[in-house]
Amino acid sequence: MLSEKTLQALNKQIALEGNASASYLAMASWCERQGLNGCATFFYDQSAEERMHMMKIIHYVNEMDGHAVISEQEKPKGEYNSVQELFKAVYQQEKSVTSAIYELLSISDEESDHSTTLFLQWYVAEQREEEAQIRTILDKIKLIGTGGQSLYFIDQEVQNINAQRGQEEAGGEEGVA
Ligand code: OFO
Repeated sequence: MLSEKTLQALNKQIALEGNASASYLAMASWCERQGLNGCATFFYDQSAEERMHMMKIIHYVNEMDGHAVISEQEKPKGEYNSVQELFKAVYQQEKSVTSAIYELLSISDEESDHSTTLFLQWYVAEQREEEAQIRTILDKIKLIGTGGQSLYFIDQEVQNINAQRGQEEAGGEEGVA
């Protein structure tokens, strides 16, 4: 059974993950329009991941006899001036999701809600990985710079990350089978 305070915080997190999913979808579409296919794939995948994060919380809340609320989604930003600006926005977004997860953990700790604390551990690890990945991309963008073919090389780097991610996921699935 979830306390009212925890339930409210989890429902807020459902909305946050849903907004993150929509925001990545809008970014994917922007990248696709710019011909940045590696970045577009990255964000389409990321959007699906955030939806999965949202679904996990919905199932958890309902399993705990709570009522998962699906609220109205914010309209995501659809235009960017550059790929640099876009990845900086992603980093800020992920940092605010991490803060929200930490806040949720403070509530579950305060209430000795061990089940929710355990459930949230997965999100802590996930956020650490996601933030590290975006920092890597930002570092590469800085190294590549803004010269003539920089967009091509940035997109290639992100495409390499997609391939790496695909391999890791395939490895994970094999491990599960
Ligand atoms: Fe990366 O936002 Fe979900 O947890």
